[in-house]
Amino acid sequence: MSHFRSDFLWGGAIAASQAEGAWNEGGKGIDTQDLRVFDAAWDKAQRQENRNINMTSARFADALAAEDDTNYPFRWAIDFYHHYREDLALMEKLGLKIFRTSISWARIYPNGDDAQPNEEGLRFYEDLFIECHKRGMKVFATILHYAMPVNLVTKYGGWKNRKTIDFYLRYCRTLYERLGHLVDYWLPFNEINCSRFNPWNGCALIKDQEKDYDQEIFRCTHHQFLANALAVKLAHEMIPGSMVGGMIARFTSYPATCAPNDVMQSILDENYKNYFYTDVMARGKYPSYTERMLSELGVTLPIEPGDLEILRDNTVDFLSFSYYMSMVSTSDTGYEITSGNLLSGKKNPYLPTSDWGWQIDPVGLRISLNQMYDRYQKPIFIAENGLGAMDVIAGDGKVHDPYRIDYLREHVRQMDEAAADGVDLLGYTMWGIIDIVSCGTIEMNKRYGVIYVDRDEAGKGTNRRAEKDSFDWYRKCIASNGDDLT
Ligand code: BGP
Repeated sequence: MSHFRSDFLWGGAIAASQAEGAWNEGGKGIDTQDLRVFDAAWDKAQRQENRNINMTSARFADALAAEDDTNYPFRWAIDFYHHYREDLALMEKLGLKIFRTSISWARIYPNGDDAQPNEEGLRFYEDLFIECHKRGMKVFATILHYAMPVNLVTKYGGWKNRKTIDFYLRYCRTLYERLGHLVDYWLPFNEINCSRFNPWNGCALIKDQEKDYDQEIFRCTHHQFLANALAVKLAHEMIPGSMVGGMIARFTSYPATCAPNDVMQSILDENYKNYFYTDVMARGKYPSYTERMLSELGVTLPIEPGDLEILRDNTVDFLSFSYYMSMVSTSDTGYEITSGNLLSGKKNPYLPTSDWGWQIDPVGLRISLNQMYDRYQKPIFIAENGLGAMDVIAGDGKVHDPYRIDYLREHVRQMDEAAADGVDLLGYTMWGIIDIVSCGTIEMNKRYGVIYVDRDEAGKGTNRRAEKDSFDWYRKCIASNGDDLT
């Protein structure tokens, strides 16, 4: 018998910008993900070079002027905007208990600073969430998954400006008012630590425009922490009993050896990359290592009177993270590097890697769950986990993906172990339940789904949906509450 609670929320996750398409329909404004360029002819090195971290002023200007959308995959994605009914029907067949998606800020407030919300955008999410419930799924909504209205960036400087907190809260208020009764779990920010590692995605900073990049990153982070805390406050005031979480991308780190310096490096990596963010959101204060960490970067936080009380008084109800891989910590500068989610890491000789070089480490998930739960004693929701792979259609017209089944099976086994260890685990929304555009490298060929989408990197294809072998595996896993992993 598995150790998952009987009401464990097995689910699937996507994000608006990676799935919806319809970037200029339904009154939507242009957002920061609509500006990310991709060329299907790029080789591997060019794809790396153009990944999310590298927005430049030139690319920004080109994207604003672009008339042809072909090289802007987030603009078309998988057209979930027009296909969500059939997609949710497949998810119902899968037996999903919960569906995670983000709400597109620019669908609700096309310019971010509009006085009134866009009714068509609200109606879209209302219909989408009603449809989820009709099909037996709860709703896990991310309020901001990277994509923010471009106007907030050009006119106000985005998260550098405190005014953005007010615009964000206006947006939250509208969502709570209109969709509060339809959403079961809220996440104010996707991976709030992303601002540090991918400042374009995380906080819409363009490096070549900043004199002091690190300072601006942490200015934005402080503002996002305030926005996060105030979003929690507002939800608790407006929707009694609401559950609002704090989320990070979890970068699990192991010391490369038992050399004390490696162990210390691992502690610092865990603190600086992960716990700094969860400490603020869950404990309600900047941790003791903040001063040292920031002074090494030459950064000061723009704390104003009242800020620390806001953080203190409005901690999150649960914690959440994405987990894809682990990495190694060492003071050895010659150590081999491999790729990873949001940032590259040191390579662990004991682990295999995915086609994209991410280190596959199911036990690391159990370790992360234990560490997080022990530290905060708050329930945990795994918001993302999955395998990005090059799927091929076989001769029989189907996608056979035993590698994905293996990946999921081993991670579910370790979640089960963590539940047996006593971790209060609420649910698991597998990332990219249906194939979507990759966030890091904008590739359509990096597929995570148990549902295949017939669309290539240039946007060509029938857009037809099809079940992969992993679909049936996940269906059985869910139906047996994690007992049947065959
Ligand atoms: C997370 C993001 C997702 C997502 C995932 C996989 O950091 O929250 O949006 O896409 O990583 O990354 P990628 O799409 O780059 O493979």
